[in-house]
Amino acid sequence: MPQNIKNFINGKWIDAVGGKTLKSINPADTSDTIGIIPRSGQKDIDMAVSAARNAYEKWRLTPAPRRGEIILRAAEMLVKRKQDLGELVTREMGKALPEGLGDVQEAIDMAYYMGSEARRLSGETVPSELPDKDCKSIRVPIGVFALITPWNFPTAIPAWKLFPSLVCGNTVIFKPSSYTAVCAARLVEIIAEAGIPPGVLNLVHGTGEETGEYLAAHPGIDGVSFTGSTAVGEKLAKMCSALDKEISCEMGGKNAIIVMDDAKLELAVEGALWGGFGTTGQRCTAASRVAAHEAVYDKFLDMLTKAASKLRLGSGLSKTTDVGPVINESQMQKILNYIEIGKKEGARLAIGGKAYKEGACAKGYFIEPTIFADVNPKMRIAQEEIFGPVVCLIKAKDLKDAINIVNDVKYGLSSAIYTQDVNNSAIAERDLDTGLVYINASTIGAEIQLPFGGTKKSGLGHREAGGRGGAIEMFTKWKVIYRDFSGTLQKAQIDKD
Ligand code: UN1
Repeated sequence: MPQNIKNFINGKWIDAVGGKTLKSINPADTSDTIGIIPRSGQKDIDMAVSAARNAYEKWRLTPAPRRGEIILRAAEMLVKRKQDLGELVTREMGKALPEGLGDVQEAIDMAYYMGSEARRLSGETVPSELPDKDCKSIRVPIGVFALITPWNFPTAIPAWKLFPSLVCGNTVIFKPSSYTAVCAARLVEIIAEAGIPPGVLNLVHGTGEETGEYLAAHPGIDGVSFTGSTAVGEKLAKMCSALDKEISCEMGGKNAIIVMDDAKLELAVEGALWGGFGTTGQRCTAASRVAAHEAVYDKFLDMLTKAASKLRLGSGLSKTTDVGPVINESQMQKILNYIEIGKKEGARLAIGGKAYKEGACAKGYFIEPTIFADVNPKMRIAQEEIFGPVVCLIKAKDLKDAINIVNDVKYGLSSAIYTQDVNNSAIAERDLDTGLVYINASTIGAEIQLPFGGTKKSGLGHREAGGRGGAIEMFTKWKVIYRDFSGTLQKAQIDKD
């Protein structure tokens, strides 16, 4: 039986005013409907925004460590429900179960980190130029945030936004992807049970066009944090800057691994498989390109193709599955279309290239792990984000050529190099123009205690996650306070007679 999912507004679970619904289905088996989701319209959003506005004053004045305690309680509850929630992530999104559990683990990590950060929302105290005067900077919340999240990390990415925004003292309206709305509802249930006051966290389901855009443009919203495609992110950014709203976007990627002639090839193959086909290639950090040194290119291609041929497709809930389905029909068509484009552009299909409908995969959106060899770095398949199980292998003359290949795309999220040479590693660290650089590890698997995000068209505004420059920057603004206790008029910068 599909679950009846509701919006969460002002502490109450309610249907969309218009009564319209959407379905969330299992991408590994489209006969399995997981949830009936409210398809919210303007009235629902108006209600959620007004609840968040009303709750803001009290939440802003709640001591940050108290706010953090609620998030720490949510962390404990997530630990207890990790297995159930991980299975739900796999059933609703499709990724293999160890990754479904990993998705929840990332949400747990973020909850502990941000819950503790509540005791460290520190600014600076510095000496004044003048006597009997002190100066300090403090972080203050921004107001009401719209948090718009994608389907590929149904609990982790919402956690990246919910926990820091709430800890910082903002109230929020969370609009998750309708493809993973049931996971989002479970996550909100947990935070509600952990004690979040009514109106502080509101959940509104619906489509991006109908619900997301109206929400982001709403006059009652002070800021928007978005993760999704570059096209939508840029559109939102233009709109928000015209409306004077804060905006941060985490967007696409065309990430690459460099394999040098001195690399441990077995390790590089494992990294390319994990980065290229893990999460069925549906991570913004996915390794969709590999630039292999010409001296090892043929051997690497052979090893990679053999290893990819052993990957087993299937439901993520099955223990034997390495690669799950893609999320939906339109993504499947988009990926298959890119495979056709690659063939027409003259890339050599080394393995895969087709939809897969055998046996238990008959009712799902499966695509064979696909590798294109002899890819020219200027081809569309090597430049554009495909977001599926497609890896492009490119031959590089030397390190400099490989770095140029990695950098010569409009994106700059993640990159990696496999090498045993410390000098190659140092040069790559310095010259790869991406927000994340991995040495002897794949392009995926960023940890939450450091900032997450990219350069160029991969990100705009602030970075996500922890560390200096991470999400705390996104969800607070600085206020500087000068206190003069001299009892006289002291004039800064003005010479005394
Ligand atoms: C994403 O790809 O959308 O670094 C997020 C990683 C994960 C997060 C990925 N921790 O691959």
